Amino acid sequence: MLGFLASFFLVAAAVANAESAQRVIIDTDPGVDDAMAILLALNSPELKVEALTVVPGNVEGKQGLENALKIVSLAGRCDVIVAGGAQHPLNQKLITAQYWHGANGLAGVDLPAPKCKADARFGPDLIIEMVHKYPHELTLIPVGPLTNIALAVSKDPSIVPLVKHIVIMGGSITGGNVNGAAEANIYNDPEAAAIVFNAGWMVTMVGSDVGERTLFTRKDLTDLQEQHGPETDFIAKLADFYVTRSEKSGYTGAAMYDPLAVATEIDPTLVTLKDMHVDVETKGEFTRGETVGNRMGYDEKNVLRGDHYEIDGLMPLRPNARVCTNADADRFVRLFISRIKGK
Ligand SMILES: [Ca+2]
Repeated sequence: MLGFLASFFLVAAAVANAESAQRVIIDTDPGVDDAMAILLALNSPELKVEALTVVPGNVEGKQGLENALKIVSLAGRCDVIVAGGAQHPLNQKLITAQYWHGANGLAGVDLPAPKCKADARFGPDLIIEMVHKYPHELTLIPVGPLTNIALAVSKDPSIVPLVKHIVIMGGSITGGNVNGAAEANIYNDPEAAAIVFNAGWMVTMVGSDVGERTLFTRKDLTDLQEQHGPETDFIAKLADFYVTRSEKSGYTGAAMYDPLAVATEIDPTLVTLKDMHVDVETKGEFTRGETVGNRMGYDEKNVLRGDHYEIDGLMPLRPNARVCTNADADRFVRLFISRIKGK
């Protein structure tokens, strides 16, 4: 009887958790840190992953879809919808990143053929459909270029006020990771990013400048390697590749870009956010793809006086972004490792 009661309460607690869990769609270009972010989300009771939509970025769309299916298969989660999406950025050629992610995007780790099947729907259409199905309940977490999200809001702008949160991994307000100015996800589709930042919602921006200070080190890898299982072994192999690659490039650990964006939705107290207005540079000789964050909250306004302009006052700007300016890296890494270990 006691055993029965205990299992009843366990089931009741699981149901309560599932009901209070935040519904999310992860739009992803898997990707080593994408795989880490996806498994973090799937192992976190605070989140209910409704779907993964795949965007080209780190790898081409076809490879990304295969990777996403292999990841959900590894996790035994064929209940999660996985759909392909755009096949190229809106207005430029795709730039893939095998240099950072390995030939297959997953550090060369050869996962078994996927058991889960791709959904036939087009990613941006699936996003539109699910936002209408769960109005004010769904959080979008794009961790790749913003092509799919831009296509969705362009086709159906009515989804904007119906989305609960949008948390992106992308951008930076203090220099890029592709070049001096731009972060890779924004650089890969600046026109899409401009559409997303100007859509009328508040974009939570978890940028590369914070990701680069949220490092997974070799010591963390040793910690993760203490436990064995399909998911821990997979993540440990990815992390080993990623830490080695990062060390060769002068970092002391691997930047946890995408997992930090997911963690922001799991536990918002992990990050510091500051409201500001962010514009995406789509031209610029050196700055195409830069997210230009206005930290003052205003622009100076000039008026013509004779042959020159004079500053006449200040024009307040409406914030369109909650920009992550800091993260509790230690607490985040501990959360990440414990969730991957299934604790
Ligand atoms: Ca990514």
